[in-house]
Amino acid sequence: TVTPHPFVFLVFELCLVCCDITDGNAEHLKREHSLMKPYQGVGSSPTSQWDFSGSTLVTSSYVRLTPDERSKQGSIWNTVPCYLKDWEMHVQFKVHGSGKKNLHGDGIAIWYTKDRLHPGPVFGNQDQFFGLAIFLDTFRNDLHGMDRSFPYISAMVNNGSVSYDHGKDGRSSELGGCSAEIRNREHDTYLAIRYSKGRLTVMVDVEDKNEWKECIDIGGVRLPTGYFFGASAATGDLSDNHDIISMKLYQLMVEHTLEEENLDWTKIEPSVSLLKSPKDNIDDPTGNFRGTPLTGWKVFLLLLCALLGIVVCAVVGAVVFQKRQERNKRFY
Ligand SMILES: [Ca+2]
Repeated sequence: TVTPHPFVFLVFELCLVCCDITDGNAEHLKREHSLMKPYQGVGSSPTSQWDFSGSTLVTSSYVRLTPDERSKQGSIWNTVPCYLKDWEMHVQFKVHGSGKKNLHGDGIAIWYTKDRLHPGPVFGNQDQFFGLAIFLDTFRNDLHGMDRSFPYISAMVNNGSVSYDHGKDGRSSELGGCSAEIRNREHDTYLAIRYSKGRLTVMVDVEDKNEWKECIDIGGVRLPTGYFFGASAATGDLSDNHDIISMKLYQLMVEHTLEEENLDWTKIEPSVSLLKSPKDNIDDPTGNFRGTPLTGWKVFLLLLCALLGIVVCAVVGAVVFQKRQERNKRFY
């Protein structure tokens, strides 16, 4: 018999992963949660599905959250809460400016949160938010974090209790991330965020190859329904044009158990089953993480405990033996 080369399986698996992402299937596009050219009616009428604030400027071909000027903040928010359980958001964006290498900032954040239109210090939005944030951080604040290159894309889930640490580029609260050259590209740049059955996947398409590259993939993420999609950006001493070209939301057709269907999904508190560096763990299909193998010092401690146990047993045994001997002696 002929055994297929392992490479065949690899290709097959890659196909499964890639084909799985929705390929702009218009049938499942949700217009009420999508922002598309020429942005008719954005912000101007009471029935509008998107509002904006701060430095945001809406033209017929892009939504500029901030211009390439210092100390600007802008955002754009969907006015319709999203009740889909499984979704995928495709964002076309453009970050560009006259700043040379490392002299530009701060970046864009894409939000799925309880609150909307609350300007603040986290890429132009409020801190201690409820929900999900994907940061496209173009400026390195943490000079100790030289193990990663910028721009850096990361994800954060918050239940309102955690502050985003700008000085550390959000490292302490990030669930995963990747570096991506997203600035001053001649071609179109895209980001995809998928949330389905507790799994959060972020993909980027910034190399003009028309294919998604995985950036973040973690399980055990819990997000409620009824939150709002939005995007915000900020500049500080350094700046960039932060443009959103489109945000397209697709409904994913996923089966849920009757038990899951009967839950009130609006009551779910945003959480992640394992906050501590999920990147170091391999997750399994149930959305849980496998335990990490025992590290050297843990093995040492275990051996020490075992040794102490043996010593204690030996001493107690010897004492008991001696007492018995003494007692026995009295009978003779
Ligand atoms: Ca930063």
